[in-house]
Amino acid sequence: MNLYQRLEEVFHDAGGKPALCCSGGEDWSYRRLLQASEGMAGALASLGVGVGHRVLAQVDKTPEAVALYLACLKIGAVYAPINTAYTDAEVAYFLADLQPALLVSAARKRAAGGVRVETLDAAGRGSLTALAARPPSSARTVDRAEDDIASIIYTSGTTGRSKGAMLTHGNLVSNARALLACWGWRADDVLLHALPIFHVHGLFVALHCALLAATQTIFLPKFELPLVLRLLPRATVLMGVPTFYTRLLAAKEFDAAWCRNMRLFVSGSAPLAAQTFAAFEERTGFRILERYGMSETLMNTSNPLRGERVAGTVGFSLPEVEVRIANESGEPVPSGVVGGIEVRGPNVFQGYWRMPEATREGFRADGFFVTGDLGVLDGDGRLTIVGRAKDLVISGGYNVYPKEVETVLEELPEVAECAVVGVPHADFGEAVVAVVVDDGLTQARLDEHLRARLAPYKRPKQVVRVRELPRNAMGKVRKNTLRDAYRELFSS
Ligand code: MLC
Ligand code: AMP
Repeated sequence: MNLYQRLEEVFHDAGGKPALCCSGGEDWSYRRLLQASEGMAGALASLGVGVGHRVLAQVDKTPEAVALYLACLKIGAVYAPINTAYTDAEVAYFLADLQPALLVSAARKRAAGGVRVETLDAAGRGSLTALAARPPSSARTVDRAEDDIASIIYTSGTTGRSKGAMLTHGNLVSNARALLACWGWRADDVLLHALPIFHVHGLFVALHCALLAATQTIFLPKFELPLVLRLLPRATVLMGVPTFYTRLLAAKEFDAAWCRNMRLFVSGSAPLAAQTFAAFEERTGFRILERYGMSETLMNTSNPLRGERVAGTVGFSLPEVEVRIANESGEPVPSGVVGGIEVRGPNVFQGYWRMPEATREGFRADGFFVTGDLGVLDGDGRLTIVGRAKDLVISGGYNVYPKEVETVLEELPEVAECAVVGVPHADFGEAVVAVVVDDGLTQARLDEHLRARLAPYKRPKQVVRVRELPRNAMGKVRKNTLRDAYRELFSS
């Protein structure tokens, strides 16, 4: 069941075929990616990293970073990637929670609480690369069972504490297999990859499909519109968050001609507005394929490759995945009735790292996972997401838990109380807004405080000062009232 064993076979067969093509850099063949992964595995082994050991990786998007991930799979280590934008304060939490055997970081700058640190920079260089080029030892591929952990993906928690979702080799293999079939991956596809590789979308959805199908990937460090436009005519598949599509549409010159070799545009991680779907079809002739997933479950549903793709819906369950709509007690409700989306299947994670209580709360007795999303199934089994039961903002595809931002704001003695909400934003879909009751808080003090503690995407795009927060009879802040009050904040 070790995913690496499957990849290894594909890489051997693909040999000199381009695997990762980097803008401005060299192209990596499948053979080179295999060799680099073997080198990385030897380097990790020589550092004492072995089966079940956690590797915390805060690294830029490079082929070497992909090799690091593959090396962890090979030796049975647990790969835990985190956002490169996280501050030292945020990283300190992950170090304490994960207790990794190794932190791989862009720069050897931080105190890592006694954890060994190796470096891998934005150019793919660093102490780990040097070690991997001539590893003092080689490493064998370790057999893994279906339920052995391959990766821990941190997802923010409603309490403000991030939870590590433990994904198994079985989860990764089964989901990749389902997506390869559902999206009709072909060896002659060319994937334009502009997503980060520290989340499931860029790593497990996009890369797994491409690598297992032995396709060529145009591997961009990030989404930059001019570069994406320049390279799009070479691609057949693009995967993105809705912001990718709104940014493409914002480019006046973007039209069907740029998509001449494309066969599939996929969107996920956040709701794709029906008007974006329609505008994209009008401009290019393509109906974007929207799918639905999350860190804990990988992909759950997808609009069909062949067949009707309906705007505002996320399609049908993937093979072997069961999706049901249930009431608050977990009893299934009939089609047409809105309720909580619950999921069961080989895609569903094992639980939260060292959080047995959160794990217990997340699952029903019959094994269904409670996603925290609200939805409705139609009579044919097509799912529409209608909202979230969890207090979560999704900004440009990144999740921001209001509680985490509120906790950081409340550390300031000048802040008497605050509430954080998401409001509509043309570019990011939703933007984080903080509503604050304060006593003499200066902008400089606020900026300094947030900069040290929160990654830029979590910081409020606007802080609104008020005299008091609206509360209900129970004393709970009325977030809906705030969302309504500030829904025009970013409309120009
Ligand atoms: C960057 N910024 C953001 C932001 N991304 N702010 C809010 N939300 C975001 N998503 C900050 C920058 O740090 C900067 O702050 C300022 O906003 C302007 O940045 P930008 O240059 O416009 O942003 P850019 O670098 O272009 O990034 C935007 C983006 C990126 C949309 C391309 O956020 C992105 O790649 N998002 C994809 C996220 C993703 O992969 N999600 C999948 C999760 S998996 P400052 O202060 O420096 O000015 C998942 C499961 C599933 O959800 O189903 O897939
Ligand atoms: P994450 O925890 O980062 O994996 O984010 C998962 C969450 O993203 C889900 O629980 C949904 O709320 C949201 N999500 C993912 N795909 C979609 C989609 N197509 N439409 C709406 N929300 C989505």
